[in-house]
Amino acid sequence: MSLTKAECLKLYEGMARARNFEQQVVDNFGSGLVYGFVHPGIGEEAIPAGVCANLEQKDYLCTYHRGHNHMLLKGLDSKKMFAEICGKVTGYNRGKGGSQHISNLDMGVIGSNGIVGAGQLLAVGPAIASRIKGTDEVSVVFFGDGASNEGAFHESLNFVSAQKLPVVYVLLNNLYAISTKQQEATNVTDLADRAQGYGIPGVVVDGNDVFAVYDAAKEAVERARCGEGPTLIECKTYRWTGHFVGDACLYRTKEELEAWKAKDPLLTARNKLIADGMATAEELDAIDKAAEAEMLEAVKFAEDSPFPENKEALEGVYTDIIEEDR
Ligand SMILES: Cc1ncc(C[n+]2csc(CCOP(=O)(O)OP(=O)(O)O)c2C)c(N)n1
Ligand SMILES: [Mg+2]
Repeated sequence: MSLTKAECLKLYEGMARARNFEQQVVDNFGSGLVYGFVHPGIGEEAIPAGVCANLEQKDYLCTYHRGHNHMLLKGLDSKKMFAEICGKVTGYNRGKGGSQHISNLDMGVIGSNGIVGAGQLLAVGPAIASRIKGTDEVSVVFFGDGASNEGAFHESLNFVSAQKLPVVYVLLNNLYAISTKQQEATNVTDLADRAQGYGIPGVVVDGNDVFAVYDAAKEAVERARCGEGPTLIECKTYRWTGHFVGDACLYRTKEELEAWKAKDPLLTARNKLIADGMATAEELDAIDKAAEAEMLEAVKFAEDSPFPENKEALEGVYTDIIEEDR
């Protein structure tokens, strides 16, 4: 492994923070704090950890309904994220975005999105902007296997590959789009094969192996940053929870879930780091504990925060266009 100990621990820490954040979302659902539709990414943490470790603040991220972890690891603050999910005024979007519409341009987070496939189109804008400005920001879009069947995916890949724009497509293939199995909706085993149709690299990685994801993302981000165009990275993974908190999950078996839980990305990384002499169990335990403490504080922050006042309901909803600017 070419990574330093500090880099390895950072990747593990990313996953631990992601796991603990989502666990708090799940644990606080139904208590009156978290409500509505939330789509946890438990089991998929290696992907945002491995990808975001290659990004800088100036880079852009577009994500989707299962995007909490992605934005957290792009650099958003856990307190303001949790508050946003709870609809509190201290959240990133003053409680109006909620779980599925968090954004923060200072950190390059164009946002999560409830429209399946929309992120692939939104990611093109910042990529065009860096091309016009002559700068080297990379635009990364996370999306699911279901979203790869949307027309928007193909239109985006077609245009971006033709223009060699700096976009990295990260496909989180968790085998299901709600209750629809991948093989019921597509006729290919590896969705990354679709890249061939656009003349760009398509890479398949074990999405539960943070080091494999890191390596694939590093190459793709470097390619994009130096003007060589987009890459499609398909990360094979699995969500441990239902599609949303409350989903009875009748469409998959217990055995399938247990088999994937045995491939826990945190446990896999832990075992590898200890076997390679890169970390001790105590060091990793300390990271887990710190992540848990951070997320408990985030919950407390959200709990203690007020809801927006009623008079704010129409503020920040539309941009006010000043007549002279038209
Ligand atoms: C355009 C559009 N069509 C349908 C839906 C309803 N919907 C919400 S999530 C989802 C499945 C998405 O599956 P996938 O892209 O694999 O992401 P995952 O939930 O598995 O992470 C669907 C069909 C939607 N939100 N937007
Ligand atoms: Mg899916």
